[in-house]
Amino acid sequence: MPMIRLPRLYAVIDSSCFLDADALFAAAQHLEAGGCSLVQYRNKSGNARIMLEQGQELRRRLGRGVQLMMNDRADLCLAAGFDGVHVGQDDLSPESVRKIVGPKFWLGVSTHNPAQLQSADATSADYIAVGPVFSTPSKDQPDPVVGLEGVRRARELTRKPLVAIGGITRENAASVIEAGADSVAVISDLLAEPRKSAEEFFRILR
Ligand code: 3NM
Repeated sequence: MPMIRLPRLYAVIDSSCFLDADALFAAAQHLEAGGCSLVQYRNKSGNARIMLEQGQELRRRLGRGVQLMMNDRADLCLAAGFDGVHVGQDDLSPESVRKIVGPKFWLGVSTHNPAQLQSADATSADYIAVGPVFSTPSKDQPDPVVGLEGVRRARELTRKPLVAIGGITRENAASVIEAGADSVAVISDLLAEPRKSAEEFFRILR
């Protein structure tokens, strides 16, 4: 498979950050207006019905120029008309997701240390995420912070596109790209003003 090309900013929309579904959809549309072309829908509630409904609505509202990634769930990716799946270490393995979605969908894997990264590198994953780079308010029981050094190390261990995640802001994003990441995945620093923040990330990371 040819390598995918990641945009510099990978927006992650976490349902727990929004008061209601309308606020979530509005944020997604503002991110699109700000230039985001890669958006992950993350909902850790475990309510598959809501995930499907919200996923379908995101697909309806966003143009085809936005690549939509479903967190954790290959079945909901297919059912909601998404473009890919992002799995963590406790979800289905990358190879089992690949069996479900086939060769054309994007597949990403979260890793938190060099051993996990090397395992992910040996799979058909299209990109590998590494984190948390900095401390993060957005994840329950995050793994230990890997720092910019962890990003540099990750860069040495894989030729796959590398996404950095965890505590990344407009302030520190350039340092993360300099350390070798191809893209930064962000939750918090897009929340207050999604469109403006996204535009600023793209300006900073040009
Ligand atoms: N995964 P923020 S850190 C969802 O280390 C997630 O794999 C992480 O949110 C990992 O941009 C993280 O607000 C939270 O720090 C990212």
